[in-house]
Amino acid sequence: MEGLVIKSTGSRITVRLEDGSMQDCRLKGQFRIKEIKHTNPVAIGDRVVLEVDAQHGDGLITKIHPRENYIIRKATKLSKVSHIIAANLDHAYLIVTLAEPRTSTGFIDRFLVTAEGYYIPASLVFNKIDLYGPELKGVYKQIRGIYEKAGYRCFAVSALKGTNVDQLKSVLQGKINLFAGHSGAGKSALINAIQPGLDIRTGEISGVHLKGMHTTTFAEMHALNDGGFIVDTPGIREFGLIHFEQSEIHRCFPEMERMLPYCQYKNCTHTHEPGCAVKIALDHGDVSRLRYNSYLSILNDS
Ligand SMILES: Nc1nc2c(ncn2[C@@H]2O[C@H](COP(=O)(O)OP(=O)(O)OP(=O)(O)O)[C@@H](O)[C@H]2O)c(=O)[nH]1
Ligand SMILES: [Mg+2]
Ligand SMILES: [Zn+2]
Repeated sequence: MEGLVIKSTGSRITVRLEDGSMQDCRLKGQFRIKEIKHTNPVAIGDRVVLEVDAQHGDGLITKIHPRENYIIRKATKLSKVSHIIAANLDHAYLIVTLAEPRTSTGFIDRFLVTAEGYYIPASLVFNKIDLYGPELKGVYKQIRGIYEKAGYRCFAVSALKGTNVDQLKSVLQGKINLFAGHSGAGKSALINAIQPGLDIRTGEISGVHLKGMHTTTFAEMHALNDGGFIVDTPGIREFGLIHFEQSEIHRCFPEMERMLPYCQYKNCTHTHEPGCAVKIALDHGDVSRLRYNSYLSILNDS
């Protein structure tokens, strides 16, 4: 039998079978040893082969099909083991909030670099636009402009009021989509707005810092009525970047990558080299200073 892993909480794995029914499964012992570098040998989005015990109804996963892609997160910046957030993704969406809680451009850039690094197309979803007063509207316009110029599609929605939710919903159809972002950004609320009836638990925004309460504790894939899936994930504080080669990092900033052919040196790192097209574009405002600073900071860390 074939299935799709939609939830995995340690030893308990939920697999969606081809007829849409759910099957509780365990993993055959051998997998635990093979993939020691990840804390989870089976990930959400994995396509698996399973056997179901006719008598007890227990499922046993016997094979994990090769992953087309996956997105990883490290427990901490220094930790050696990493956790696969989800596999076989068609698209990753970062749910961004400018208030309650605030998402920084540095965080957005690290998310985008991670997605680019794993060859997963990414977009930004500005949520809670119902909270935008004149000042936040200005900030929003500026930030959205930066990312659209870099080549990323942006959406502006309110999960609370339902604003523009249909527009977002239409691009999710038929695909496996990941929703990521800080705790309290409204990932779960937005999925509820996209598909009423799922009744995913959402949390309060609390304290002076107006942060989320880490309401979603395990990632879970939700099937959409019109086809496709959304993976709801627990809020992340930081995107601990997986080690990328320095030369890979400019590939992860598409607006800089597009300029490389115009740099004097074909291996230009856009830092100290003469005749650098990115530096010229920076001076003309064609490449964003914020994005360039993120690039330097990520280059420094790797
Ligand atoms: N004003 C406003 N509040 C919203 C909106 N979307 C979500 N919220 C509120 O934000 C809070 C957090 O929403 P959640 O959906 O639990 O956030 P989350 O991103 O899933 O958070 P974690 O599961 O902790 O990672 C809830 O109180 C929601 O009602 C919105 O568009 N506008
Ligand atoms: Mg949640
Ligand atoms: Zn250059």
